[in-house]
Amino acid sequence: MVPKISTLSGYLHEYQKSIVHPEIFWERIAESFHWRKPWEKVLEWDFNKPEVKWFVGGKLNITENIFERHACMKGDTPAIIWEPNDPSEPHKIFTYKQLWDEVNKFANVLKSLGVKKGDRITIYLPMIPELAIAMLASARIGAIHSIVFAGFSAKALAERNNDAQSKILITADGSFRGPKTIPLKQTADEALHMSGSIEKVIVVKRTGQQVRMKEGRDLWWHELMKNAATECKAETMDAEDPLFILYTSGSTGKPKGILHTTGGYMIYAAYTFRNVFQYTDGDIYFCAADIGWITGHSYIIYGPLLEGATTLMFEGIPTYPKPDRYWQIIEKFKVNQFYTSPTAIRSLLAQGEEWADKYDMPSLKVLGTVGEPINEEAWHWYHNHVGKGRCPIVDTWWQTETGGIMISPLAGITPTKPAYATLPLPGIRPVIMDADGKPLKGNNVEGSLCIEFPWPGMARTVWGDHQRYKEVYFTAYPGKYFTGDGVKRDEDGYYRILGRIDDVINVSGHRLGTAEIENAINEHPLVAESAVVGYPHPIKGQGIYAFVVAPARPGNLDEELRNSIRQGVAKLISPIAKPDKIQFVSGLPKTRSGKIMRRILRKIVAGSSDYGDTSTLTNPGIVNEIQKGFEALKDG
Ligand code: 7RM
Repeated sequence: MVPKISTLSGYLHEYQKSIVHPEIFWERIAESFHWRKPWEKVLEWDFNKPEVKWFVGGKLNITENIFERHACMKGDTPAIIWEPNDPSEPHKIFTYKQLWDEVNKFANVLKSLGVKKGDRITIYLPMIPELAIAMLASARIGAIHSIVFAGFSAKALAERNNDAQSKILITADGSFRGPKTIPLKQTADEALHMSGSIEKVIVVKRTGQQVRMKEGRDLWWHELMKNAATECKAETMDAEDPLFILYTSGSTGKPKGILHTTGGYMIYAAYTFRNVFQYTDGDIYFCAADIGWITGHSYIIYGPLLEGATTLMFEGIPTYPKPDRYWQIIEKFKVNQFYTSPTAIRSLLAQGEEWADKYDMPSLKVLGTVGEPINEEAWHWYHNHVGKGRCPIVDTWWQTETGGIMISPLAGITPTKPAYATLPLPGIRPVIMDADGKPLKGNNVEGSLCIEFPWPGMARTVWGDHQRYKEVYFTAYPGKYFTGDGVKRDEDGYYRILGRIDDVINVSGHRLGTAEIENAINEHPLVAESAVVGYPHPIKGQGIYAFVVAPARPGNLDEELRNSIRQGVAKLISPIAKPDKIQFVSGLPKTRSGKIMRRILRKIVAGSSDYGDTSTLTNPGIVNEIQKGFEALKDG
């Protein structure tokens, strides 16, 4: 087990040590794990190149650190509790020993299909146990998993298959989501027409619906598993060998394949899990995210399982069959730590207090949030109605790229403040930069959030495009990692995350690039061009507002066109990327070099009329027109 901090002075002491002697600090954490060969050097780094290597020369396997390491003490402890979408279907429990057997079996299946160390495997599954088994089996044999959230479209799936050049796709016949049954295999089939590298498709039977199985390519999971052996020796991995790719949106271009490696990610996920949630052996921990996002990777699977914890995996949605499903699950399994997004909290708050008030939830000790800024109202509701005023809230700030939590209270240790992520974890050195690229010293400052020293969990590159990794994260402030977020440090030295300052919008805690959505809108035959910005939304945090130029559209069919644009975006990206509002405009505010001035559009949708300097626009008159149209749409 990793060292656990238990007091505020302990935190301050560890933080100090981690800054003065980072290598000694992280080495001590790494020593809690099983290494097949020890490292020769703790850290090699250069943020200008950029290049970061942790535990150079060390050899290990992350699944050996989950299964072999815990076999003796935790073999019969529940590793995963799986709760299905439909509460009348029985839940499932996998002990560490049982999960190990399943992982080994599937690892052998993958090997029998010719999968080798370094090969990429795309996993496109709903929240069923096979998703956890597939990812761990991939890690067992040294393959690189690329998990694609099951809500993504065929086009988005194909793009990811192609970028990673995946050999294998793992999917299901269908998925259950609240009252709906979703034909996942059908979407996968559509993607497969455009995914040349995929050789075999493994299909889990979940819904039992009719699917097309292509002879020689598509194989049933249960048939492959029937005779698979339960022994599979873990592949020896270098500390810097890739563990997984996870695609995430940025301000420009297509989603980037963020690459995480083995040794550093392992120790960072485990250390942050144990300390932030103050997990104690025997606790039941429930993170309500989807494994298709980084939160699920690090804090449903890797972090908890590395620490021998019991992690609860939920297939469904918070409002099915009733808006008390989370509270019901918490009481049913006596959950001790609960981790979700501010959007989920706001949407449950909007359903009325009585749903949470009916449940005492005496088992709860810690509440967590992640993915977006939490507003004070939601924070207090969570604290009072879910935590009954007795559970600390950990507001955890981090990113796909950071691999694990970076700025957060330690539960019950760090004094909290609503809407503040509070203080950096040991080993994390945040700096706030001003508009001129100078670090802002002292308290009561606001600027761009950068990190000035490497940490073990950080992404090492963008898959297949190291140049892009450099441009996006290490160019704006040379020698520093740039997060894309704005931040404030208050009079107590506490950090408050203010949200993205680039062209990324955060809708219900999901990251979307405005360029990505614009490209999808522009595919519509009646659209000439478009500009997308985020606007404050009471539940989702940010909503998607699209300004669309469609000069040749039929005069009285605006609502129909809006729907057809939305359908197009759902098809090209995902239903989560559908614009909430679409305003037709005759043109967009542009600079002489042809760039859209999104700054002005952002002001308009935020209800401000302080546009700043508009003199560089080629068409300044358009601002007034757009402003009037905005008011009309709001009132109409
Ligand atoms: C874990 C995750 C990352 C972006 C990040 C922020 C925002 C995340 C918080 C937050 C305010 C928080 N990964 N964000 N956590 N903003 N307070 N506690 O969400 O890659 O999908 O998104 O999410 O803008 O840059 S992510």
